[in-house]
Amino acid sequence: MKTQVAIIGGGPAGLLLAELLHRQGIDSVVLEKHSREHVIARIRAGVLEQTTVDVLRAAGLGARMDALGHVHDGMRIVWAGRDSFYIDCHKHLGKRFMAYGQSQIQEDLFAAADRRSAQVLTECDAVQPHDVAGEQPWVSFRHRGEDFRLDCDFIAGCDGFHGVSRQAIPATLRREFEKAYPFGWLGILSRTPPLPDITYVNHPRGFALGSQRSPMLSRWYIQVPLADTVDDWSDDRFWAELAARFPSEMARQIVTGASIEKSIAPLRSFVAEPMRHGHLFLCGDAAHIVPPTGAKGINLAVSDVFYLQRALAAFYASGSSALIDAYSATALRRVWSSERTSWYLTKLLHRFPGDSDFDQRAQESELDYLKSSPHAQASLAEQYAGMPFEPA
Ligand code: RFL
Ligand code: PHB
Repeated sequence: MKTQVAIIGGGPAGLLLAELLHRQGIDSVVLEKHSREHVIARIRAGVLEQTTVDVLRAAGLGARMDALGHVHDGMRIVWAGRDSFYIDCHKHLGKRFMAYGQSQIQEDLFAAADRRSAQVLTECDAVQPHDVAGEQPWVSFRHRGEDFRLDCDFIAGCDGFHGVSRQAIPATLRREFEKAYPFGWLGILSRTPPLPDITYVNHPRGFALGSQRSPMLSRWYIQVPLADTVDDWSDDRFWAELAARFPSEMARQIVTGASIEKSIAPLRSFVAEPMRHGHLFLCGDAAHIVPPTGAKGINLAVSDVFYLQRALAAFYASGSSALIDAYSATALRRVWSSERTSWYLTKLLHRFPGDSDFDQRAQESELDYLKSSPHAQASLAEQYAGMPFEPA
């Protein structure tokens, strides 16, 4: 087999890259480990930045998102014992957000791939990049019991945190930055109406978050110890704990119901540098992980893909490798900006086991400052909205 760009991984990064390259006349093959049903069923991200929404619309992927997604202007922050405040990104920056689930984005991407009869191979085993530092990279894989070799000009590693692509950058050339947090998020999805605003709660019992997917689908999270499992949390226990962390007047507005999905995710910050080695490029979770506070994960995957397709399109159009050479540094500037914001919001909004009384007062003072200072709110709004793309 032969193609211009071999894409390892068919998550949001891989399938979107294939779509954007196709629109520039560049051929690709996507090799995904799991089945389409498995990929679509993963309930993950839900909040899309304006830049992400713009990329999806420009790629012809906006119709269902615009029909079903929920447009909103920012986030509400609630802190036990004080009034809530709203970080309004539209007021400060003219930018909005879209609440639209990752599983729906995956469905839209598979539908677009079907419409153009794209080469998206699911249930591929033993996917392995080769000769990435040379001029003729290739990928080996097994599909339906047969071994294949895919020759290509470039390889895009879009295979998530546990994928194989990152390991193809020699350890001597790779630097990894990591921060683990001493808690996880227990999340549930329920067919109940959400609160009017996406609401982040700092409470002595721990962090909580109320989010949304549609007028009749809500997503809720609570901070839990890392040792907890889903079996520890019946629906009744979850709703009682959630309500205990919200101020009572907001807790009364929460409509409870059966959970249709329940999972626990550990929180982690991680960046691997560089994001390019020879003819291999990393995009999305393959190169970096953010804790979900700040909802940056999928938005970073989209910005990496945006920069990479622009670089490859310039290369195929003019032979210039200037943007390819700049890819890693350009993508990493935006990655680190969102890494810092996610880390900051995680520290601001969670209760860390072992924090001293001093740490607690400093956190309370920061929340007071944010609540009272329009300058602080404008600064957080700018970070939460995400940095604009750099011009080519
Ligand atoms: P993905 O979505 O992990 O997709 C990678 C794809 O590669 C496949 N794969 C392989 N394919 C071939 N060969 C191999 N060896 C392979 N190894 C893996 C996988 O099957 C998969 O289909 O990475 P991508 O495309 O970079 O997209 C990134 C986003 O998915 C991710 O940033 C977000 O989902 C992160 N995230 C959240 N982000 C948000 O913005 N808001 C959230 O609320 C949010 N919640 C979450 C999350 C991630 C979670 N994970 C990863 C556990 C909740 C969870 C539970
Ligand atoms: C979500 O809707 O799943 C969500 C919203 C905001 C976050 C994280 C997740 O910070």
